[in-house]
This record gives sequence, structure tokens and C-alpha cells, in this order.
Amino acid sequence: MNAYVERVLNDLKKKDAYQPEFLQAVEEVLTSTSIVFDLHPLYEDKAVLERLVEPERMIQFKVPWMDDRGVYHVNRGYRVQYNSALGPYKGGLRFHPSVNLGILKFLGFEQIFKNALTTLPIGGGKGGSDFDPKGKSDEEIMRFCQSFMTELYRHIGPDTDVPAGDMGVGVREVGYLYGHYRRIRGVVEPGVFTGKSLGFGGSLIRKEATGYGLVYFVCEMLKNVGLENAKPRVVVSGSGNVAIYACEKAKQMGWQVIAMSDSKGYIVDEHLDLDVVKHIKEVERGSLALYPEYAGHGEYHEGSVYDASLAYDVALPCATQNEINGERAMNMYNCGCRLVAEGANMPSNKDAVAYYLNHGMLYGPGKAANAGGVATSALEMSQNSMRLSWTSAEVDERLHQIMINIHAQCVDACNKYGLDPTNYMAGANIAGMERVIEAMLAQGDY
Ligand code: NDP
Ligand code: 2IT
Repeated sequence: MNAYVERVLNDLKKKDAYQPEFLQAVEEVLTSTSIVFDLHPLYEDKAVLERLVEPERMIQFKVPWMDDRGVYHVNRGYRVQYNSALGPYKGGLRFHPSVNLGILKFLGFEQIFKNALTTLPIGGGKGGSDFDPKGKSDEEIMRFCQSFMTELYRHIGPDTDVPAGDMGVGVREVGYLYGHYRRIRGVVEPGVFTGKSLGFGGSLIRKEATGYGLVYFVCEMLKNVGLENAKPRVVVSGSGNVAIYACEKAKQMGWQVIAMSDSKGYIVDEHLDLDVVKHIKEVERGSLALYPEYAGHGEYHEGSVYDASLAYDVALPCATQNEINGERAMNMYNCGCRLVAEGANMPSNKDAVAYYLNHGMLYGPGKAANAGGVATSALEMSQNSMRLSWTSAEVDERLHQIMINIHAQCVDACNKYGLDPTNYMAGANIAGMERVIEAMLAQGDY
């Protein structure tokens, strides 16, 4: 490894020893881009890496809220404003009990390069809270969102920082958050948030964009190895926003999705009925355990779908980070899986990625494969600025072109540095990083 890269990584390991996910994300990016620093020794004098790994600003705040019984609770709220060299900070808000500063730094760091790959003018950021939306009433969710925004509003704006959804934050939460921003600020600024409802500035296809974009990216991966006519059997993990629309597009492509999962278990069904999954998850907000009864077919099992013995060609992990370790990667290979493309952020740990690469499995990392969501958020920002709305077909076509372009950038970066053109991990990290570095250096010493 390049000595400069190694020094920065070791320093960070000392400083942020208690942020394992953040260190994992940085280590992956820095080790796979080491070659760039071999070729650009002057980057060390300019402290390019130190500037990249340090967030421009991190905000932490108290979020007190009252439940329906009148009992008070206090959660932690955060916004990590990581890098604005390419545009306003852009990235989702996550509400999940596992949220802490280290998780949001990992997500914010990934977001910088993902956003750069879209080639749209957006910097990187991420935020959220350790609030658990599970089992909460609509009123509790609203009060929480209002309290959260009462602090966050002073740090965001259409030209400074533009949040959106992530795990636990969907169109309902975005509505409450945006509504409270509008109330406190006394201005109508739809461009301050993306993922809004269609009735007040949301973009068609934003809800579907991450999942659809993921499948468009997989199509490019298959083309890259001459398998464009393949009709794979697919496992999708998760059954939230990303998973549902990945499944929908996969089915539209004529692929067979045989399993989906949630935080407790998974369903297996050769005739998977996505409408039933949508009803359970989007309407009832319930468990997939209900699926066999509602669908009248299929099986439900507790545990991880990646431990199961199934027969499939493609895995689309769309749940959460570090869902797949080396052992699960081996099981996936034994199930026949030869392509993994990440709808989630960092769902594969270091051992899993090593296993994929050592066994010739095609691997599409999240920052390339799931960039369709944030790209379409940037399209929502454009529509808000112009005060007009594009049709579904127009947004979908732009999304499709963006995913084709991201794939091409990964392959071009591999070719430029003499790497295997299917090394998407290195390709995505190099292409994203080069764009950010160039913008940072051109703007001086920040
Ligand atoms: P949602 O909250 O809509 O869905 C999350 C899904 O993951 C749920 O089905 C949930 O199960 C499941 N899940 C949560 N924790 C675990 C776990 N420990 N093991 C297995 N399954 C789990 O989130 P999104 O679909 O929005 O996000 C999913 C992933 O995609 C995240 O990594 C996110 O960062 C990433 N992403 C999201 C984008 C977006 O636009 N929304 C864009 C790009 C990436 P349950 O229903 O039981 O809670
Ligand atoms: O991880 C992600 O890219 C997202 N959660 C989407 C962020 C956004 O601003 O649309």
C-alpha cells in the first residue's frame, strides 16, 4: 500500500478507534485508490487525504419528544456535513436505534463519492437519529420529526444542505420534517428536502429510483461480461424502499425474484407476490411473517436469507450495513450466486468483498450501484429550482442514463489504471475520488 495512504489510515485508526463502520468504509476507499497516490506524490504535500477524511462540520443535538401517553423521551439527532466541494451537502436522514456518529460518518463518507459519480452538483452529507420509529403512532412520528427539525432547520437550506430519506425515513417522515421547516422558516422552499410527496414538490420516480437504478446498473454489469440476455434468479434482502423497487424492476425485466427479507426473517416463494409485500411493509408496516397467510403461498423462516440453502444467480442486498460476512459470501457462492450488487450502503463486510473478488463473483459496490436514489434527488432539486415537473418517463430515462454513465466511469477508471475492468470497487472509488479531489484543489486549500 502507498505509504501516505497507510499513514493517514493509521492516524485515523488511532483517532476514531471507536467508530468501526467509519474506519471500515475509509479503509476500503483508501486501499482501493492507493494507486492514485502512487501516481500523484504531490497530493501528500497538499494533505488531500487528510482533507477528504475530515468532515467539514458535524452537528449533534438533543431531540426531546412526548409519546401518546404523555411520557417524555430524549433522542440524539445528528447531521454530518462532510464535503461540499461539488455542491450543497446531500444525503439522507436515518432513524434507527443503531444510529451513532460513527455510522453517520461512514454513510456521509460513502455519500461524497457516490454523489460525485452521479456527475450532478451535490456534495456529501448524512444525518439522523437513534430514534426507533417501529411501533410508533403517526402522531408520535410527527412530534418526533417536528422536534428534530426544530434544531436541524438552522443548518439546512436549498443551497447549503439538502436532506432526504434513508432507513426509517420515507415520504411520511419527509412530509412532517419539511412541513415543520416551512413553518419555522416562514418560506416555501421545496428544494430544501428531497423525497417529498408528489403533491408539494416531490419528483416522480424518486421513490422507485434507488431500486430501479440498482437493476439498471446490474444490466450494465451483465452486458460488460456478455450476459445481457441472462434472466437470473434473484434474492433481494430487505423489504423496505430500496428492496421493494429493486424487486419491482427485476420482475419487469423478466427476472425471477425468489426471496426477500426483513430484520427478523425471510420469505421464499417461486411466485413471489410483490403487491402482498408492499401491503405488509408500506401499508401495515408489519412483519414478513404475515406473507404466507396473505399471499396464500410461499414460506417464511426466521434468520438471514444469506444463511439459507437456495438456488440463485444474483443477490441484491438492500437492507443494512454488514449483513454479509465471509461465511455468508461462501454460502451465497455455494447457492450459485455469481453477481452481488448493493442496494444498501456497505452491506458486505471486508471478508465478504474479499471472497467475492477471489472467487470471480461480479461485485457492484453500493456507492455505484445504489446511486440512482440520490441522483434522482438531484433531479428533484433541479425541478424545484425550475418550478416545474418532469414526467415519469423523462425522470426514468435520465436515471437510466445516469446509471449507464456511472458504470462506464467505473470501467474507464479501471482501464486508466490498468485494472481488471470488472473491478467495480476500485473503479467507483477512483472515479468518484478523482472528481472530488480535482474540485477541492481547484478551490484552494479547504
Ligand atoms: P427502509 O427503512 O425502507 O428498509 C430497510 C429494510 O431493511 C427493512 O426491510 C428492514 O426490516 C431491513 N433491515 C433493517 N435492519 C436489518 C437487519 N439488521 N438485518 C436484516 N434486515 C434489516 O430503508 P431503505 O430501503 O431506504 O434503505 C435500505 C438500505 O439502502 C440502507 O442501507 C440505506 O442506507 C440504503 N440506501 C437507501 C436509499 C434510499 O433512497 N432510501 C438510497 C441509497 C441507499 P424491517 O422491515 O423488519 O425493519
Ligand atoms: O444513501 C443514499 O444515497 C440515500 N439515502 C439517498 C440520499 C438522498 O439524498 O437522496
